[in-house]
Amino acid sequence: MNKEVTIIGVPMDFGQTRRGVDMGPSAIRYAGLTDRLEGLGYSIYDEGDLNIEIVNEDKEAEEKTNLKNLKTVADSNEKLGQKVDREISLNRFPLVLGGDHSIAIGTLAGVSKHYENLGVIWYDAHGDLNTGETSPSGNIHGMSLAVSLGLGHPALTNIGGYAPKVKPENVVIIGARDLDPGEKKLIKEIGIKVYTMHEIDRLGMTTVISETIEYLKERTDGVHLSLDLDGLDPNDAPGVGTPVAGGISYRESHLAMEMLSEANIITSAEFVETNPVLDQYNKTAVAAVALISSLFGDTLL
Ligand code: B3U
Ligand code: MN
Ligand code: MN
Repeated sequence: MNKEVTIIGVPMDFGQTRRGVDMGPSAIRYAGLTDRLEGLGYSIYDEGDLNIEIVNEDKEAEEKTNLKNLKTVADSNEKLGQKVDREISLNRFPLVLGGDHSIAIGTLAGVSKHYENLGVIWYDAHGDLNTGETSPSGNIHGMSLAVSLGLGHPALTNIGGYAPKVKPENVVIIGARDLDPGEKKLIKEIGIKVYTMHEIDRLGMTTVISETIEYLKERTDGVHLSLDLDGLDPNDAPGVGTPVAGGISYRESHLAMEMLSEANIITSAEFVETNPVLDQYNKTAVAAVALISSLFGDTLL
């Protein structure tokens, strides 16, 4: 793993409707992220938080397109993409802290131009594969993977000046258990590899991650990990806006991070949806820090 790491906080909460997720980066820093990574021998450049500027929204267009806070989300992601792009050009590993999952649009805009064939692991209870047409909520955090595949509103898909950011065959979703009808249809149509909770229970996390590593190693030249804390079971990560029962355990998630670390395939990462207002004693941020440490090579012995 690259020994120089840039931390970028993104206090974004406009991709959904529950306030407080903008405090996620603070909660994760408070849980001791920098110390943990420095203890593992990394040089940490904490760039602080991206400035989220609230843009005057066109409410009429919002209703027509079913995209809430489109301008604010689009502008912030444009900025985030530029920031991530710069850090990779400086040869540093971008570690992005959310904020809601709409920020994956910007992260991937910055990351993907550095790879011919970027792979993406989407660790999430949800598919985030809606468009304005299929979304039940109009929340852009439920659309960010679709946008990165080039599907959805051009103001989002064209961020960074190019589309798509990732090809469907280079995506692996892990932990899905709450997919909307339009998302299920899309997965079948474009052939994304998905390990739902059914496969995780049936095969075990060891097999799921081994297969994922093998699959992505064959076809990609870099892998971005987009980890939504709601992929974990709400007992282990209660501080999220849309908890879904029956999720991936803390232990399975650790195993996943340790195996990804061993395989040395992850070239950028983001940890999103930590909402300290909904949390129990910062448990979710503490879990995020523990998982990040494992991803960066921390071992039990
Ligand atoms: N699929 C639903 C719910 C949702 C998506 N992502 C989260 N929740 N975190 C939607 O609104 O698109
Ligand atoms: Mn998500
Ligand atoms: Mn989710």
